[in-house]
Amino acid sequence: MNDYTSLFKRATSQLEALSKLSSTKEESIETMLEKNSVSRRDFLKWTASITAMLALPAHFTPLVADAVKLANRLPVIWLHLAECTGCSESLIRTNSPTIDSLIFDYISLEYHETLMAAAGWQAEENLENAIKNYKDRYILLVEGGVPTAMNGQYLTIGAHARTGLDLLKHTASSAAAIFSIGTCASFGGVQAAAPNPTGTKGVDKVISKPVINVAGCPPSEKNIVGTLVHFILFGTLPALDNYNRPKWAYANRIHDLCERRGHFDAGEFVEEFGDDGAKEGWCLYKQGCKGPYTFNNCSIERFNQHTNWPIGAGHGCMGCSEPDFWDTMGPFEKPIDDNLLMGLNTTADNVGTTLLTATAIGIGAHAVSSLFAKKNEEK
Ligand code: FSX
Ligand code: SF4
Ligand code: F3S
Repeated sequence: MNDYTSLFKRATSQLEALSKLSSTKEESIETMLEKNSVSRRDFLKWTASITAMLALPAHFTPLVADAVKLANRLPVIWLHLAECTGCSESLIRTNSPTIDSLIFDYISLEYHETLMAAAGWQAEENLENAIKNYKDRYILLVEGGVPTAMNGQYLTIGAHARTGLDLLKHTASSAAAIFSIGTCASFGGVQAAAPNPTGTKGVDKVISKPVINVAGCPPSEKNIVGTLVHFILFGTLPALDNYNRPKWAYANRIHDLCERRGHFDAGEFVEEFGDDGAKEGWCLYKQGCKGPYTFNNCSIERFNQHTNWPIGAGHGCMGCSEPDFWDTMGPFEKPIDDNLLMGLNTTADNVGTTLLTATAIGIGAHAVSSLFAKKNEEK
């Protein structure tokens, strides 16, 4: 209780300080939501769900609502480095605006290469102005890995052909907080897959400041917005796991919160895509599901306005929230070496009744990644 009392006080004074800063939007979030047919009741329901997602007790809900109302006080710069823009798409590509995407419209987004109207010289000028005007106040969101080989020359951006590496270092130096949005920014992603000719790395490997990794290829809109709301609320880093991912989103294994888990435990597996087991929604382990080695909240928060998630749609998890998943989780439609995983002569046929239970894999997951990393190095 004491912990929550001091947390509550901290959030209250943080929000009070923010409310004294001038607003960058003429419209309040309430008006904006109303114009988009989002009722006050929907907004309150949404704030309650975000409060629960952030693992905060229900009495924080009004503070979460206030944090959202003050979201426009914190300037945001969003950089695009080596990636596919799927992270931005995850947030904005909805057929009707969700509260999450509306909040993204409401924040003070000073620079975002795919969304802003400016181009060329003017875009560069906007970025420099934002860095200067909001020095040490802005949040930097980075999407994409950082090519570092040949001094970053594999990625140049804008009229001055500045390297992504240089742009990142420059922008990060005056940022109040840095979030890596997506697996590319967090760990390098597909660009960093072996043999990684561009020397792509995650942001935290080239920046000496703390970086929060919002992993996933792409991460859900909820995990992106939740990270922002958490920072607005407390102004500090959330509790992080070993890979600097917020624990409120990445503490649980996909496998432990999976709707197909009962079938796994019962030994009921899809033997072939499209078979009767697939129609019945049985476990996808034998079709290469990497849910047992992956940490994220996808089954709870889902994607595309909460409609579905990979396993719900009938494909196994690819492990997209884990470091080096392109190298360590493949082949994506085959189980990875069971013997190596379990240290036993165990196959997918009897995994449900053997050591592939919660704790065995829970301990094994990260160890397995490093085992595979070693395997790759030895090649
Ligand atoms: Fe793409 Fe983002 Fe994957 Fe990477 O998402 S969805 S390749 S995490 O940086 O654009
Ligand atoms: Fe779900 Fe995959 Fe685990 Fe099966 S192996 S229960 S599909 S996470
Ligand atoms: Fe990625 Fe697996 Fe979730 S592939 S989106 S971590 S279900």
